[in-house]
Amino acid sequence: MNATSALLVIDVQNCFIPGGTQAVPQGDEVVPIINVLAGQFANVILTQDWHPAAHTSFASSHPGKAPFETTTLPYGEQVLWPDHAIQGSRDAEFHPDLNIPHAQLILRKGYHPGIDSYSAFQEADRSTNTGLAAYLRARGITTLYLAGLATDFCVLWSALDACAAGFDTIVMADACWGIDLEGSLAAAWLSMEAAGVRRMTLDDLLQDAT
Ligand code: VGL
Ligand code: ZN
Repeated sequence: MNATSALLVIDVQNCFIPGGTQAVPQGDEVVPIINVLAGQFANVILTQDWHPAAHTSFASSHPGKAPFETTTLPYGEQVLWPDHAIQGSRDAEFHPDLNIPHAQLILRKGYHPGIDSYSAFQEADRSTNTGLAAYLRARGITTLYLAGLATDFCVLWSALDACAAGFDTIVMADACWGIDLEGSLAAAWLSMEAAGVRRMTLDDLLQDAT
């Protein structure tokens, strides 16, 4: 891929792989696909969900609440998760089979105790900025391909924000896997399509490259 394109690999961490604290079913199946995909890109950015202990997105921080229930926080509705991706833990490390030594930037997100951040661009209060759009623009990147976990949370929000920030945005469908809480996966694809996010597979990309 050319110098104006980048691959954004979302949250391929132990916590989101079967065996982790917040496992995405079959999350491990995307790892070899992402490794091949990354080989096609000069520019790769990894994101890492990176929460302090007692983060506001954890059900354990809200007495009486269980994982996958929701609560209302100052910035709006929040799904509550098991404790996951705690800073410095093995659970928060990248999956050991993820093999992208040429990745240029690791962007950590979700580190403010009181704000979650599914998106790599804009935190859940919708006003705290991660700086990623400015970084990409400064590097002349105009087209973003997304892969990783989970399709209906962090990939979804990152893709919508990438689009809104003016990047040509493509989600690699077979390099993502969803959590699917009450139909959230189908809803995610519909809202990405409505926003103008394009959808491709690894095969499409390899074919275009030849
Ligand atoms: C994610 C739930 C909580 C994700 C992160 O990476 O999709 N999901 N934190
Ligand atoms: Zn998280």
